[in-house]
Amino acid sequence: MRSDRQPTSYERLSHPLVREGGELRPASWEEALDRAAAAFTDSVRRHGANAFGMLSCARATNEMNFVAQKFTRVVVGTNNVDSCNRTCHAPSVAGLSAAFGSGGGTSSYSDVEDTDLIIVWGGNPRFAHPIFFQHVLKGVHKGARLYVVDPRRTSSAEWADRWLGLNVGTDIPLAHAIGREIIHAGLVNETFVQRGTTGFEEYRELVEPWTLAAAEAETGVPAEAIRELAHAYARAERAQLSWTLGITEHHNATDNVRALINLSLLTGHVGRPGSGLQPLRGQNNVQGGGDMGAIPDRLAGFQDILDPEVRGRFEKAWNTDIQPHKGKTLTQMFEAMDEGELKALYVIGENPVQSEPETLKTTRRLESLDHLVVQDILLTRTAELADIVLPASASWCESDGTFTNSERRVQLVRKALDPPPGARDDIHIICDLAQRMGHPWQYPSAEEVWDELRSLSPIHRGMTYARLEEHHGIQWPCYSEDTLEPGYLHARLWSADPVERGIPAPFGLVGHSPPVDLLDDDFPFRLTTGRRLDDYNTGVQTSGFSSPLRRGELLDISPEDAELLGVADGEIVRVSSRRGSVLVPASVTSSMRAGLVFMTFHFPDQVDTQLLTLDATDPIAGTAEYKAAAVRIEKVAQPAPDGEAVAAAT
Ligand SMILES: Nc1nc2c(c(=O)[nH]1)N[C@H]1C(S)=C(S)[C@@H](COP(=O)(O)OP(=O)(O)OC[C@H]3O[C@@H](n4cnc5c(=O)[nH]c(N)nc54)[C@H](O)[C@@H]3O)O[C@H]1N2
Ligand SMILES: Nc1nc2c(c(=O)[nH]1)N[C@H]1C(S)=C(S)[C@@H](COP(=O)(O)OP(=O)(O)OC[C@H]3O[C@@H](n4cnc5c(=O)[nH]c(N)nc54)[C@H](O)[C@@H]3O)O[C@H]1N2
Ligand SMILES: [Mo]
Repeated sequence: MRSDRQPTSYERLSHPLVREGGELRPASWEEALDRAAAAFTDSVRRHGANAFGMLSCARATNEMNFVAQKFTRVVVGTNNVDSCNRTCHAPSVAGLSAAFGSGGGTSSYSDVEDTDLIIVWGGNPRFAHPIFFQHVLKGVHKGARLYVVDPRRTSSAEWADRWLGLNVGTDIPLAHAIGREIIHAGLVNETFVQRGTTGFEEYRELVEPWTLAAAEAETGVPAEAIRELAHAYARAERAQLSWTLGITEHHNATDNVRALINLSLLTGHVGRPGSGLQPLRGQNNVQGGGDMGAIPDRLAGFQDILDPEVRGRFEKAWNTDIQPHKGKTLTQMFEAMDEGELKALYVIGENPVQSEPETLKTTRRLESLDHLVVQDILLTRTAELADIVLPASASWCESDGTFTNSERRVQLVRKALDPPPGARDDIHIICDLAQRMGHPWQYPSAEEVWDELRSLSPIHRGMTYARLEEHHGIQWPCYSEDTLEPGYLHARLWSADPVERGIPAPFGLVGHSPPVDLLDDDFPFRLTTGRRLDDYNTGVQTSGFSSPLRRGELLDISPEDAELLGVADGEIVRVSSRRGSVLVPASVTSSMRAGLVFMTFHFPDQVDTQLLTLDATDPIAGTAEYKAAAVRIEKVAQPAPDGEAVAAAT
């Protein structure tokens, strides 16, 4: 049964494609670029610049992202540029900025090795961030205690001193109960709260109803375990709190992030060596893409697009006017397609047909566009809908440039392989289009792009290529060519001098809001979605290798539920949500708690998980609630060994 569910293998694109008579056919670069430039120019003339949108590639270099957002702002003249940061860590950026004024993680990987306690909250780094997890394990070997907060007993949880298995979407009650316990036990770090924060009194009142018993009832975590974590975190000399999508892929994700940040404010576990907050970013360069300004509300260097002084500097350098308001997020671009307000989309290295929730809606929206141009290394399902497909080189091995990781470290990469004949570097392609649209851009080397960025972004100013090479990467901020800053942020909040301290960090006054897709008799199971070690996102990049480890899509289900449903390991079940249904083999595993099931989105050509997910989104960050759908599970007729279907015994 599983063999015919083997994932599709995608071929590298080696020449441009254009649509003619409903079909994509091979075309020369000249023809494809002429058509794409004419389409964008025509769209701007007819519908204005704000009917254009760009999705920039979080897998590609900083330099490519800088040029992509510059194309959007200068050549087209809109701020509608975004990337898959929207689908993962935009809430972390929003939450951290609201608290500290900047959206990056506050500490370094080395801080995780030299600390006393590590909390991994809503993340499975053993699978999704194995390099970070190596640092965690080094910390553990040196004596740090490890706590994992996750509805599933993940392979990361296997390494933990304690696993807190909470109900999906109950992170705020859990965090508030931890906060309340810290306050009641007299474990608040008074010095830090006084110097570095505002709003403590309101926070104290807010968390007061979340007694250990109330939190146990809502979260499913035993009161004693909540108490233990509260005391361990507050008493630790140094402590790291790291989170990922279990926190951010919810309709109230920014609130979730604020609730976790509150715990660091209460205990002073921020702004010191070994103490900090680490959202682990998803794609290899999603941190860098945002830092380069490939987001609708910030210019390069995380500078506010609403600030006239900031805009003025970029306008002068680029000899253009920049619109004085935020552009559309990825989420808003898709919504604008419904209204006919977005007419042209330029997608560089994203596969939204299979990564956005509710596949049918996404496809309908993309089909409504006048012009869809896709620039990718592979012919994805999104590229199949395009009018023009432009074959790119793969940034991580076929280009020069820099990447920025989750600890804000900018690292150089050098071209190791030649792209297939016929493919072109992403920057080269964007410049080819810009030239056709009246902007004679030339960037003969990635370093020239980088030097332009350095001239505009204070936090990158001191990072020349030579220094990046010499220091094996440099963390931002790096304000000048002869200094290096400490690897952790916000030490200022500890200062006794109010001027040096600057703006204090406010407690986030956020309330609990359960998942949007409610459980009831028809849809009694909570489906959460995420990742496995051996596959990557929508599967296109991992489609090229076959391994016995790649088992195709599975529905992880607890032994108790499997028994109730009469489903054996490997049997096919129908999983239905209020939006659609799929057939998938069950995998009975004790890592799941009763009532909870899990799927990935790695095999959408075989089992389209996005038919089940819903696009309830966080109002601040625009991220969808991929982590909480309500589903029904039914046993279906099973194929007999000879291929005949046999009636299911129920
Ligand atoms: N092997 C591999 N590595 C990857 C990727 C990949 O596809 N494959 N993708 C990359 C990308 S783009 C990203 S963004 C990262 C994502 O990295 P992670 O966020 O670590 O990965 P996920 O598996 O999506 O989700 C993490 C955990 O959230 C838990 N969770 C679900 N709901 C809740 C909840 O309500 N509360 C809490 N506390 N936890 C919950 C899930 O059980 C899951 O274990 O991984 C990156 N690394
Ligand atoms: N159900 C569910 N859905 C989810 C999630 C979930 O947890 N559950 N997670 C969400 C998250 S966190 C993310 S980040 C998104 C990911 O969503 P996407 O970013 O849409 O998915 P990927 O499969 O990572 O697609 C990456 C594309 O980039 C192309 N590419 C790679 N390198 C290059 C390059 O150098 N240049 C160019 N031009 N193209 C390149 C690849 O060929 C591929 O088509 O999915 C989201 N969707
Ligand atoms: Mo992601």
